[in-house]
Amino acid sequence: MTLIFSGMQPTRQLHLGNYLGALKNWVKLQHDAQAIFCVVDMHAMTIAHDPETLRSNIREVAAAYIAAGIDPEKNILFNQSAVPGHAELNWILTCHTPLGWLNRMTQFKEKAGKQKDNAVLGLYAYPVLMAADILLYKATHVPVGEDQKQHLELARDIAGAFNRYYKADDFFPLPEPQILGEATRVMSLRDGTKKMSKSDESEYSRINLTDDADTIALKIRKAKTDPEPLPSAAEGLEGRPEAANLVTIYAALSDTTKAAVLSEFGGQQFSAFKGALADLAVARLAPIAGEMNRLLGDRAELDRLLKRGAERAGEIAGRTMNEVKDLVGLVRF
Ligand code: AQP
Repeated sequence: MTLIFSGMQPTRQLHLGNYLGALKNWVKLQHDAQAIFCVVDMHAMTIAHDPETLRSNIREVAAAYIAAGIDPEKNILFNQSAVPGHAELNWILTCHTPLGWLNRMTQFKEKAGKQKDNAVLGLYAYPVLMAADILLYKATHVPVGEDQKQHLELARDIAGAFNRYYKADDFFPLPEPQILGEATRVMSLRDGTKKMSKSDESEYSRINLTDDADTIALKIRKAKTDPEPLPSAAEGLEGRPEAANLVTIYAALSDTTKAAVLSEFGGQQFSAFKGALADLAVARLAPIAGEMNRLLGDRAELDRLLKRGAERAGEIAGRTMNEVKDLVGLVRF
């Protein structure tokens, strides 16, 4: 049986990279399989955070999921910390993950930077918690952006190591990454070689899902480009990372291919293309922002949906944890 699991961290505001690399794909995938979408709030604590901001970001991310088109009745939508199994399985998997595997994780190196000794243990162990999130539901598929590929490979390795250690073939399925669509890695609007990211200091590097129309248009107008007109074929984008990024974003937002975008805009200057891209981005994102606002205006209803989601997730998680505790030799009552 196909079971999809994925999540986003409630750290700062979601951006176009989160939307095109993950959320937009989730909305499509939800119709064909059982799916669990989590607001991974415990992951958000691996960097410095303010409690009040975290609390409001959790609701904001949940609202973004629903506003983008995730159906909270058909799927399970909840926040990670509301299901204790995530923390429990995390510990058990931590005891099966060699340090050498974690030492290879590039995201830790990027995020910890030169301050490795001051980075917290949670940031280092982040990929183990991510493996626990997925394996707790025995998920088979995980739709993510390309940046999460390495963490997914680790989750597969941990699942395999656990299965072998307890001689329990196929206990945890090895989860498959689903890296889908034209925009698997959306780049910064200020530097086409850097990932669009919540933590980039420049607000002009990203488009947030809640940006208003004027802000979106301004950010796209200011986006870095080169002086050449757009090429007529995708090969002409090689060595032009900023141009390639804007064309990729246009293709993903309009559900078409880069080749189709270039056959329409090839030969045109960026000023004209940026105008069309801004109109498209506003047309796609403004309804999501409007719906998020509406949902956030009824906090009781949003909390009711999250609580119901946590109860449904908790039932599956509880069953897995019973099996895991029996396998590893813990006594339960
Ligand atoms: N630039 C991106 N392009 C495509 N997909 C992306 N994702 C993130 N950035 C891009 C995908 O969004 C999902 C949720 O990501 P996350 O919130 O868990 O954390 P992240 O990857 O750490 O996001 P950021 O923006 O890069 O945050 P910071 O700056 O804190 O590191 C994932 O599926 C991810 O692949």
